[in-house]
Amino acid sequence: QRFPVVVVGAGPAGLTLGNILRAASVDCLVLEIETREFIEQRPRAGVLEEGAVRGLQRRGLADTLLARAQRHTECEFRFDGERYRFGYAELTGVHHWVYPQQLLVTDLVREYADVRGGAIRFGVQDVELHGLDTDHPSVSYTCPDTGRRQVVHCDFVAGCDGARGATRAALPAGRAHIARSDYGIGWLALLAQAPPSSDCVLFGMHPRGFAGHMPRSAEVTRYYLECPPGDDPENWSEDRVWTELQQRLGAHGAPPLTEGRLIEKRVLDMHNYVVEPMVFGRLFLAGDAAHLTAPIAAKGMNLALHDAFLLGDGLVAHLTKGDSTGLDGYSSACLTRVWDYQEFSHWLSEVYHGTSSGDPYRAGTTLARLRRIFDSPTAARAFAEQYLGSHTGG
Ligand code: RFL
Repeated sequence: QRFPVVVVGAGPAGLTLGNILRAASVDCLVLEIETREFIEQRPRAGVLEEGAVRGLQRRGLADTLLARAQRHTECEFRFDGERYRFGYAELTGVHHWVYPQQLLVTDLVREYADVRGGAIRFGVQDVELHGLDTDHPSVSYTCPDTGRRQVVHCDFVAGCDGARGATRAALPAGRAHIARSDYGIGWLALLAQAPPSSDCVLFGMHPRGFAGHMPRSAEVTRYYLECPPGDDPENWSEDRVWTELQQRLGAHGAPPLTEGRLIEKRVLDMHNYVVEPMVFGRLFLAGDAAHLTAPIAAKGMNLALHDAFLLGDGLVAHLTKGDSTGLDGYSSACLTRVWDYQEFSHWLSEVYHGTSSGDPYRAGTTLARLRRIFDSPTAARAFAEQYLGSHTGG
């Protein structure tokens, strides 16, 4: 078997890339470890930058999203028992879209496989990469039906298999640098079968710990609760969860949260990494395979899409016109945005977690950071730009 491009992983990065290649009639094969049903139902992110959505729209990938996504123009900070509304769209002219990741994945897989006729294999196992530093790389995997090994020869491999995938592990030691940072903090990530309790995202900075409220749909709301890293979700009964959420998100004049059954409860350890460069020979990494940003600033899916746009355009230019400018500049172009978002995530992490750090000095500086956003129009605008990613041309 031979395909010009093998894409490992059918997440937002891999499927967007596959769609861009198919639109230019470049053949590719997407290899996914899970089933189609599984990836179409896996809930994760939900906040999309306007620039990322425009990028999808330009490539004919946003019709359903634009018909169904919610437009968000404000968020609300709650601290010191008060509510502080922050109208970021009014400041910048830019807004967020809220669209659950599994719906985007469903749209992208349908467009790729059913409309653009792209090849995709679900349920593959033990993906291995070979000859990445030669002109003739290949990818092998175990077929789910036969249990037999298959080898696919290609020109390029796109590693889009997320934080726990196989492609990053194929980088030989010493050829890529991996920068890491760990906040030493956990978040209990929750999905509640409950309508949102506000029309916007809420951030609660409370001495008991950070809490977040993110509307996902009319019936489902995502919540976060700061917890010790590695905590067992079973330590968090429904009663305990709602008591903590009500307390940490409670504020003067705010109605109590609308409670509901918890349909997802997992602990995420807040850590980041960045692989530099994102390329080794014929392997190009994209999305979480190349860089992880803790969900603190809601940037991961956006970065995955931005990478896929650049990699897709670069591969198309190279394979159809022999122009390798895009591929040559791919890693550094992506990393400029990645580091910018990493820095913002660090800044925001201190805003979220300083109040509960137990350190009165950090609590004091956190409060000063928050107040500055509401006292200084310049600080407000700078924050809004980073929150929306609009300063990066995104
Ligand atoms: P994905 O989505 O992880 O997709 C990778 C795909 O590869 C498959 N795979 C393999 N396939 C073949 N062989 C292997 N060996 C494989 N190993 C894995 C996987 O099954 C999967 O289908 O990576 P991608 O495309 O880079 O996309 C990244 C985003 O998914 C991620 O950054 C976001 O979900 C992060 N994130 C958020 N990002 C935002 O921009 N806004 C948000 O609001 C936001 N909220 C979140 C989040 C992530 C969360 N979790 C669960 C970590 C909220 C949460 C709770």
